[in-house]
Amino acid sequence: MKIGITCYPTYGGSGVVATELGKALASKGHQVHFISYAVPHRLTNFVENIYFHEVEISNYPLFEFQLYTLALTSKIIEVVKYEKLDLIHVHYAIPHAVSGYLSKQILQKMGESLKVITTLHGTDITLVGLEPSFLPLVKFSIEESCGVTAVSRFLKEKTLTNYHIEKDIRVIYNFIDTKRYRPDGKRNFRDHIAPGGEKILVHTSNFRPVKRVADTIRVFEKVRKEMPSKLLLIGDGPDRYECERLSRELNLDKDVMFLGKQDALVEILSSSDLFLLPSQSESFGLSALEAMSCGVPVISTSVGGLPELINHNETGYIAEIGDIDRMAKYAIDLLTNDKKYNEFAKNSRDRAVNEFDIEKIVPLYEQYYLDVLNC
Ligand code: GMT
Repeated sequence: MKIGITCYPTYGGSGVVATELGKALASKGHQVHFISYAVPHRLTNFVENIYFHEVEISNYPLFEFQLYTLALTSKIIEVVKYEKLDLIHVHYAIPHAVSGYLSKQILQKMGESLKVITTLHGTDITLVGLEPSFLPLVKFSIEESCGVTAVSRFLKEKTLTNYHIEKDIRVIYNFIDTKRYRPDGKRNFRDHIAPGGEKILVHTSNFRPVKRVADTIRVFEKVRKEMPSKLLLIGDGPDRYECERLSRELNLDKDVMFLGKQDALVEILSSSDLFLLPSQSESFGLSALEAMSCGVPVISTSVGGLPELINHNETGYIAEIGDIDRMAKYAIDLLTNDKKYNEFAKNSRDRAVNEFDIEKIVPLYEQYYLDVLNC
């Protein structure tokens, strides 16, 4: 197949899923054309069968705001026309599904057809899409997509109820390359980060309010009272400064390490003991899956699709949003009980391998493409 993929190229789960999907499809012989304003950050090396088309945005002085949706539409039309794409798969509804719809309509007038598939990832449905200025557009572009997938059952249900949509949405979970994300690296970073044998807690995110990173620090404060430990915070975003201030205020700054954006994720995760994800909203929780695949149990909130990923009392623990005491109690319980910890670590790895491996999930997308092309 010849497949177009549009996504956000920067840090963020939807771009990661889109890029890893494109790479996996290309390795299976499909021709994949990424269309975005920059090369997706996980697309660093030359990969056979992958092409990148940059959306150029004109800066005419009259346009106070950049017309990205329209520039993207034009680029999709151009690529579909000249590369003869079978379909375009857009990730994150806003504004990609709208550009997909516009391209389809314009191409139709030109005598060309285009199938548009939209994958809903999270805040496009649960947060941004609900803003009154976006809601009608999101609803319309989902209804007009030839196919729609959601990354969890939770997200599918939210879409149908919040937007009053009657549509067959297919759930295709996030996936992970379990051969790459594996527990083996365990000691690599440990000697450097925790030379005294401290326990290592870790969190990765884009530091947006929805991630409640400050809760991670407050949970850590309680854990550190019980045992020598370190907290690694990976990523960057709007709440980082406030979190740095909080860790200084709580006198934790020697043990809380803000590592910023990191490429060595596998090494860091596999050197860690526990992953914390206290989000306010999380449609699936790709970062938690990355940790599980490295054999790291997760303590999270019970929101969104997280209970579809984390088995409470088996691969980790789930608590209510903001319940710092409970999350800390779970962390201490697990980190002081070797037998239970090793079981949870093994269960986490097994669940990632058995349920969410890239080789299991990518064929579900391929099948979905065929279903949409044949309908
Ligand atoms: O929805 C977002 O906040 C953006 C998106 C991203 O690009 O980071 O994250 C979502 O998509 C991921 C991949 O499908 C999911 O694993 C994340 O749970 C989800 N984030 C939220 O729902 C907050």
